[in-house]
Amino acid sequence: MRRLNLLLSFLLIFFMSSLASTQILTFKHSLELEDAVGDIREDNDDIGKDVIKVTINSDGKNLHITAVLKEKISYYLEKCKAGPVITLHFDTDNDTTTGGKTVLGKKLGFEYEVGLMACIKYKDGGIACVGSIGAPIEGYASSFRTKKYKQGEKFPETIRWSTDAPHRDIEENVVETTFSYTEIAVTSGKSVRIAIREDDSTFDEKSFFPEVVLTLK
Ligand SMILES: [Ca+2]
Ligand SMILES: [Ca+2]
Repeated sequence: MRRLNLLLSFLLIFFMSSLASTQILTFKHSLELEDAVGDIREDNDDIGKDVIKVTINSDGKNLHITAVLKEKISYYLEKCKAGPVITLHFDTDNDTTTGGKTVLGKKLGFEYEVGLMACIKYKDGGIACVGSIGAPIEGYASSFRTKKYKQGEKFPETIRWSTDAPHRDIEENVVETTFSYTEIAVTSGKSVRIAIREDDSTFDEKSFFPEVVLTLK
């Protein structure tokens, strides 16, 4: 009998843990997610930008995204390359059978992705949002880029380049941006599934935050 109880306990724990791994977190209007320190790629030729917290706020018209880094932005970009900090994959109809598959990982059903970029501003007026020019640096700015998925196509198409999106100075360790609901074709009251990836993390599923469904204000 004791052995049966033990077996049942094991089965219950297995069932609960598999339930937890597939569970999607739900939020209304805004969300905040913590992330581990030091979970970045070791083979990176840069110091990987280590995200420790992400917030998303919806205000009825715009989405405001912030990524908090472990160190100041200059620590990551002074001698390294500009690039994405987090990429947000949006399943705008909350339906995994429509839209495309994430380029990294095996997640299905996304209509758009928005990359939050950390860019380097140079004293000569130039700016790099990917890579580096190697000239004297004036400061750092955020931007974003948007890609649209098409069903059956392997890679999403870029519909907004980071040079065409608004830039905002990065102070300390917070990279943030704001974009309109129209950027990803959503409307107030919609429930959107979001898979967020820490860009300088590993190339597998572990680089993703837990999936969330956010109901927009
Ligand atoms: Ca992290
Ligand atoms: Ca979809």
